Parts: sequence; structure tokens; C-alpha cells
Amino acid sequence: MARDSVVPWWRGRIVFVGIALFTAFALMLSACTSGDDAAYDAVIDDRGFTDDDVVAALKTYKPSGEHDDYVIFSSGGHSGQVHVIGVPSMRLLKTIGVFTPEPWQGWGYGNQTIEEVLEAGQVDGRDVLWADTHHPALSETEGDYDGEFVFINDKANARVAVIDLRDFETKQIIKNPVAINDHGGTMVTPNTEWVIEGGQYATPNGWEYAPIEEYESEYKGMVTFWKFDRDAGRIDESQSFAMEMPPYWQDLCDAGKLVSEGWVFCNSFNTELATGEGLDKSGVPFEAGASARENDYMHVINLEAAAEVAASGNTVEVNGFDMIPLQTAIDEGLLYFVPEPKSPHGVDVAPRGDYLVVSGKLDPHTTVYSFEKIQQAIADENWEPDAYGVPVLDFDATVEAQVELGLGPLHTQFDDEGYAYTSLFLDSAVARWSLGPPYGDEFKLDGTIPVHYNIGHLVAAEGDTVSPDGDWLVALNKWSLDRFLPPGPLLPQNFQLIDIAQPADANENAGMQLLYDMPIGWGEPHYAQMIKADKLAPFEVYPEIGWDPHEMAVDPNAPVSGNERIERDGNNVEIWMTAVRSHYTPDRVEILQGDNVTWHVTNIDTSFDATHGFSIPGYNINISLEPGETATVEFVADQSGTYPFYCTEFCSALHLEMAGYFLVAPEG
Ligand code: CUK
Ligand code: CUA
Repeated sequence: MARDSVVPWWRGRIVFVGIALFTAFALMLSACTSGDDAAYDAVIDDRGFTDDDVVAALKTYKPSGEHDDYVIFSSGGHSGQVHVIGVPSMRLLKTIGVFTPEPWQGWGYGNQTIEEVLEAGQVDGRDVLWADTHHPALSETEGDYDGEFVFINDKANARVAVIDLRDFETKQIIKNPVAINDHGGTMVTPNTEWVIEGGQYATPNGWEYAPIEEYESEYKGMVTFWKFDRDAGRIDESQSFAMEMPPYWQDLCDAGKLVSEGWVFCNSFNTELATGEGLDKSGVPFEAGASARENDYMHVINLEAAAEVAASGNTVEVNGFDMIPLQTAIDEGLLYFVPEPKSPHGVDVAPRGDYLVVSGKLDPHTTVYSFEKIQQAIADENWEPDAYGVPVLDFDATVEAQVELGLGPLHTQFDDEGYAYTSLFLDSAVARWSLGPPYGDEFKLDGTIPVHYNIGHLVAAEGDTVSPDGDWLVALNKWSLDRFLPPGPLLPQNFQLIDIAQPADANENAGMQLLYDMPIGWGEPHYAQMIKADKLAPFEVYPEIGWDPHEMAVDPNAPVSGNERIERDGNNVEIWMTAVRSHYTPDRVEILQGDNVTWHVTNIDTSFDATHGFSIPGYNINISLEPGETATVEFVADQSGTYPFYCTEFCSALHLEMAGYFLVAPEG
């Protein structure tokens, strides 16, 4: 793949590093002290760097003005946001406002279209302005990231968001009508027809009340398939559906690709149907009860067939949303189970779609299933039904290999050299292991590298695609302990950049080298995806003045230069205002207490990076206007007073003068 066809940039860099080091040491040895070399040596000396440190620094350093080669989209955990990070420099580029208000982007402070996006995420009519984002998914075309959209789930409230990568802005938040929490989302099918959202903690459908004693019969699991309309840039709820599952705790999903395209795989746990110990301690605590059995079940779903069943109307409605009942899924051959050892966490589909990798948190092995063998077991009806009648395929008939990796294996990524990488939570390490044919000769562990500490997910460059790039891996570590200056007792997480470009025999860590620690000081990220930077082509400025980013079109009602005005109709006041370096027109707005205010603002600047803000103190209004953007704010001026409004972006030498007065005269 990439490495065979082109000479990657790092080759030259490694040669350069090698030459630089060789030169440095040769010069040291000969005690040569020409000016530049002496400066170079002095820095290394002064800072007490080892050879490895110098190599690591040279591999990650980006001189001012040089851009990164890859971009990570990371979940923001319970910050509710998505973080954008450059690789290999590990510089934070942006934190995208998603489920949680974000002041810099004016996300959730009066901009009417943004308020509508956030309101769509209400649960039972209540604003929920935080989220626990777990798994971002980049949109794909033919199984490769295409750089157009990112999707992200909210585990806490079972919501899914759509981010458009033309402007890195959230365009849609959708509440799952069937479930109150999720986990196995978001994952996309190879052409992004479907965005997958699997459930987690079972509840009755629609999170209605049912006594916990009725867990077995009344509680349900689910997987939801959201239909994505790429042209509209939105999920189409009317074409989407859920599939009812037994009340096992569905965990993580992955979409099939190439040979397995059209199928979806989700792991699960708590097939024990544990319901907790209760205050009277009559039951079994969850962590013991939900990990008692040797096996849980990987869910194998025929999505292509399920979509036909849903389209034919063979569904029930839950809160107005189409759901395929469990019995229908069984009768129509949409759902099979495969035993997975010891509290599994996650299922990852290999680049060719042929193998499914599942690791049990309490099993030192990772288990590799063959999609072909699963299909054969289905054809042979080589199964026993579970308690709900779902066919459980024979374990031995579906397994390709088991590889002993270490303690607490969790998630797996792939590269272009036939290696797989699995996080070892309990060992605080990354295992590098080889895939068998057709990727390599045999399934075997090549070695591990320690990480710091308690790694959850890991992400490799284009690591979920049909053509991973290799080269870079980032370990998403939960604890950082001694790695950074402690900012109080709540510590950042640690993203560690690892070079995986060398073959496994290159050093004692199976060829891997730890390069850089990046503290993550916002929420707890779970998963991330890494895309080649040149696949992203965001707008530099909006295409036309008066652009409505939500509609991705010019707002016909946008204020433009020359038509600025204030109109009154009864107690409705409408303002059309423009912003340009360094002036608002109009810069005085005088109204009456109790007026309903509709305030449109357009940034008529069209230069790269010429963003203006617009904030009104006291009224909790703060919007961001990127070049060309128009926005509308609506509020009732219920408080009289004198309110200086101003621009929050330091946009010019006369930025402080970019201000105005909003005067609300008292009633009567
Ligand atoms: S989960 Cu958190 S480390 Cu939500 Cu993918 Cu495994
Ligand atoms: Cu516009 Cu400061």
C-alpha cells in the first residue's frame, strides 16, 4: 500500500535524523566546536537528552508555519465536544462545540440556528447541555475516509451528532427515541449510507418504567441504524430504524467492509442478565454478576436484509420510531450470536473485512473470527438458540485464531504491513501482533511497548479503513500520574504518540518508539480517528457574503452592505446589521423594554481569518461570525438598561473601537 507505492516523507526524515545524530556525535568525538554544532550540542547537553529523546523530538517537531501530516478527531468524553489535533506535532487545533455550549465558536449563546441544533438534543423536553462523547466516525467512500463529515455519539443520553468538515461545525443532533443511553456508536458503513448506534445499559423500549424484577422480559437492548443523506448533510430519521435485542448490554460495533460489507458486528456483555445487588444485598453486584459467564455474545447483524425488512414496514413503533422486534429479527435471519470469551470490549474489522477481532477484558487472548467461517456456520445451521431464541453459532466453527497478548486487552487497530495493535489496559502497554494469511505468515505476538498509563483506545493513521497508512499510532491513556505537573487532584489524560514505521525486529519494543506525551485537559476522550491531512478541504472563508452555515447557502434575508436598517412593527423590532473591520452598522440600537428583538448580523469581511464576534452583556448573547457568515439572534428585551455591545475577536488595530450601544428604555 502507501509504503510500496510512494516513498513516504518520514523516510527522508529518518535519514536526516540519522545523519544529524551521526554528525553530532562525530563532531562531539572530534571535539570540534564550530558555532552551530556547539549550539546544538549545548542544547542536548543542557537538557540532558538521550539519543532517543533527540530522535523523538526531531520526528515530532514542526517548525513554525509547517502543517501537520495527519489530523486526529477525538471524542471529548464528558466535555461533550470533539477535539481536533495535528499529528505528529500533537498540537490542538480546535475543540468543536457539539453537545455542550462553546463560547469561542458562539456555540449555544443566542445564535438561533445553533440553538435549534442544541434543542433537537433535548430529552423529554429538557435541555441536556453536556454529553459523554465516545466514538467519532469519519465519513467513508468505498471504505476510505473521505474527509467530508464526522459523526459522534453521546453515551449518556443516546444522541448522535453530525459535524460538517467544510466548516468543522455541528449541523445536527438527533435524540434516539428508543433508548436513553448508547455506546456502540458511531460507526459508519463503507459508503456512509448508515451511521450505527448500538445501545448499552438495557431499559424497557423508550426507557419506560418497568420494575427491575421484570428485567428478563421487559428490558431490551437495541442497535439503531441511522440513514445518512450525504447531499443534505443530515441523518434522515424517517428512513432510519432500530433493531430490538435481548437485554444484553450491547457494547461496541463495527461495520463490515469489502467481503463483509452489508453486515454489522457488535460485542456485548452482561449476558448474565445481572440486575445488581440492591441495598438489601440480596443480589450480586454488577461487576461480579455481569462478568460471571465464560462467554458473552458477539452480535452478527445482516444490515442489508434488515434494511429491507424495515422498508417493508415489518416493524413496530417506539416513540414514533420504527423498530424491528426481536422475534422478527430471528425469523428473518437478521441476527446471530457468536460466543466471545470473558467480558469482551469492542470488535474491530480487519482492513479486508475478512477477520473480526474481539478481546476479552479478563482474557489475555485476543480472538480472531473469520467472516467466511461465520457465514459457513450460518449456512450449516451450526447453532444452538439462546434463552431468547437467537441462534448462537458454534465457537470453534467460527474462530480463526487466538493470540495471547497480555493483560486486559481492549481495542485493536491495523496498519498497512499486516500488523495489528491492541491496547492492554491492565499491562499499560500496546501489543503489536501479526495477522495470518493473507496479511502475513502467521498470527503471532511480536512484542509490546509500555504506555503511561491505563490505555483505553488507540488510533492508527487511517486505522479503520480498507487501506490503513501505518506510520503513527496514538495511545489514549486514562491516567497520567507522574507524566505532567499535577494541576490539582484532577489530572489530564495522556495521548502518547508512537512511531510504528519500523518493522517489529527494529528494537526491543517490537519496533515501536514512544515519541511524545500530550496532556488532555478536557473530559475523558475514548476513541479517535486519524485522517490524512490532505483529505480535508475546509472553507477558508464562507463562499458568499450572507452565508448561513446551517443551510450551507446564502440567507436571502442576510444584512449586506448598504441595506442595514432597524424596523419596528408594533413591539417587534428587527435589526439588520453588518460587521466589518472595525465597525458595526448600525452602532447604536435604541428600543423599548419588552420589545421582541430579532437581530441579524453579517460579517461582510472576506479575508482569511477575519472573524468578528458580537456580544451583548447581561443578555447572555455571544456569537461568532466567520468571514461571510450571517447569524440571527432572537430575544425579548425584558430588562431596561444601557448595554455596550462589542466584538470579541481582536480583529484589527481599532478592534477596541468595534463596539456600539444597545439602549433599552424603561417601560412607560
Ligand atoms: S470505550 Cu472507553 S476505552 Cu466507549 Cu470505546 Cu473502550
Ligand atoms: Cu471585530 Cu474585533
